[in-house]
Amino acid sequence: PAQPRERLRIALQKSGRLGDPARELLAAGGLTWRESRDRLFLYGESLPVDLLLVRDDDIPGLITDGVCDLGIVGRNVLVENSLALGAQGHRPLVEWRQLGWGRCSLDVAIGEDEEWTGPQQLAGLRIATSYPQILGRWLRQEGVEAQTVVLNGSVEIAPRLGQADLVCDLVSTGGTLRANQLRPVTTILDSEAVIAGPDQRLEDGRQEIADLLLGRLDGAMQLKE
Ligand code: PRT
Ligand code: ZN
Repeated sequence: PAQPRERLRIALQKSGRLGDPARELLAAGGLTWRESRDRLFLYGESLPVDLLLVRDDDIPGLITDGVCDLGIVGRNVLVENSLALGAQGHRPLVEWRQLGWGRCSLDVAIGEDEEWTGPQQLAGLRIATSYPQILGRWLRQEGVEAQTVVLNGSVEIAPRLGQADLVCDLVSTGGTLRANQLRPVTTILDSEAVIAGPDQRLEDGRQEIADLLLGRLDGAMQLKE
């Protein structure tokens, strides 16, 4: 069993799209902190809440392992990792709050000149994605057998390189798809930033700290509306 920990620990994206808005939200909720020398850890001063700054992909695993209690992460990353962790027998992670920013969608996109008749036309094709779990779940739901080509970046250029026939990737404005002569045809997940956590209450008094902090964050979010 993990050793008792009386301070709440929240994982945030170190840089990237969600790091700054996550820190802004916590600051708006009244949290103040000082930085560790290596800038990977922020020690909360106004509340017993510490922040760990990491790659977003590591956030679900840190919660599952009990290293962090909560995390601020995109639903796309949460669902992708939860499906993989669930397959390994871990308890599910759930959304404690929806934050309403960092919105994007995980879309299937085909060549801009191709006709779209529905998921069945994907049978036997190669789909490039960084989200094999979410794509695999959707393909099973649709009863389509296709091949998934897992790429961790530059998914949009895979069709031009001949690595795949189409893609399944995150879209916000659609500019990246258009620049690669692709068009979105169906959304398989709507995403936004969320506060992710375990599906049960925290221990050692950390649930009370979380309730206090979340109440303040709710207040800050209402003021912004
Ligand atoms: O370094 P680290 O691993 O932490 O960061 P990362 O590079 O994996 O993630 P990052 O910072 O790029 O994105 C973090 C989260 O922001 C994602 O997991 C999503 O939840 C959310 N988000 C919102 C997006 C986008 N919008 C988005 N547009 N993530 C990525 N994109 C990509 C998109 O795939 C495309 O390639 O940005 C590009 C531009 O999109 P368009 O449609 O506007 O052209
Ligand atoms: Zn990442």
